[in-house]
Amino acid sequence: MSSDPVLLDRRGAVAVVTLNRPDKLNSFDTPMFARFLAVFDEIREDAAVRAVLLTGAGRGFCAGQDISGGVPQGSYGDHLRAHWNRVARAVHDLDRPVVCAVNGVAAGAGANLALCADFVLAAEEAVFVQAFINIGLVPDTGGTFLLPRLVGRARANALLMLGEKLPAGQAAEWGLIHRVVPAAGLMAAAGELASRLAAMPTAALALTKRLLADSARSDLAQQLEREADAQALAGVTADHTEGVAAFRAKRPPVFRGA
Ligand code: T3D
Repeated sequence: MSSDPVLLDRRGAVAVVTLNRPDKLNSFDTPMFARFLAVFDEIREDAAVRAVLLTGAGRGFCAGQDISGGVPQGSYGDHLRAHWNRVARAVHDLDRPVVCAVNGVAAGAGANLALCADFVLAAEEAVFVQAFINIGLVPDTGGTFLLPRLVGRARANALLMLGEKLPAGQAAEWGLIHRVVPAAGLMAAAGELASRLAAMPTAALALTKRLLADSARSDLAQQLEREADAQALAGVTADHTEGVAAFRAKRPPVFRGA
């Protein structure tokens, strides 16, 4: 087994990123933060990558901060700014779609890392637990931003303040995640979705992702303006030309991601 804490594998235009500290339920220590951020830097710079599939090795997805050796030294605020905040933004702000395959427990910052992805698929046995309160901490890694927007305030309160395990099925029913899949089929389903996204108009997907993020802080007039700006960009891409040509020729489009 590789000792690399984060594995990067290319499958065509899909970059598969695997959190790889299974004996610690893929919780993050200092070298793992550095490696994760380096992997996402590499992906960001590589235009050949048109979708990302993020998952965990072993029986868990990610248990958040590694607390087995105690807790980080110094200010937790500084620690978050230097590590978890950058991890969250590496995924959430990436200009390519990210599919997260939650193969098992996702706890603390690990749960919110999953929710930073654009599509979350989870194995039937997976659970999400906002474990922060159980050790006297507040939610981080975007939890207080993402949860109320995804599931509403009442459910966000329950998840964030009670710190109980939420089974994957319930998470899907609440709209926290995209769908639940039997464990045996999880990677195939997530891989299929990532491949499908990788064959779509990449620039338009990036602009759509940005518009959806911006909508959280816009009124309708601002958002209409943003849509007009984004459509001006999408409207001059080769993929738009190809989409229209394919429609007119009654053939499937071949998008090249530009
Ligand atoms: O600035 C800052 O650092 C603040 C930032 C904080 C960000 C955070 O993420 S805070 C939240 C940290 N995470 C947690 O508190 C979760 C702790 N873990 C658990 O509550 C449970 O382990 C789980 C609910 C995740 C899973 O439970 P279960 O019963 O399936 O597994 P387990 O038996 O508890 O754990 C299995 C192994 O993983 C075990 O090791 P062992 O005994 O077999 O050698 C356990 O110690 C290890 N493990 C689980 N979570 C962590 C971990 N090791 C290191 N760090 C962990 N977070």
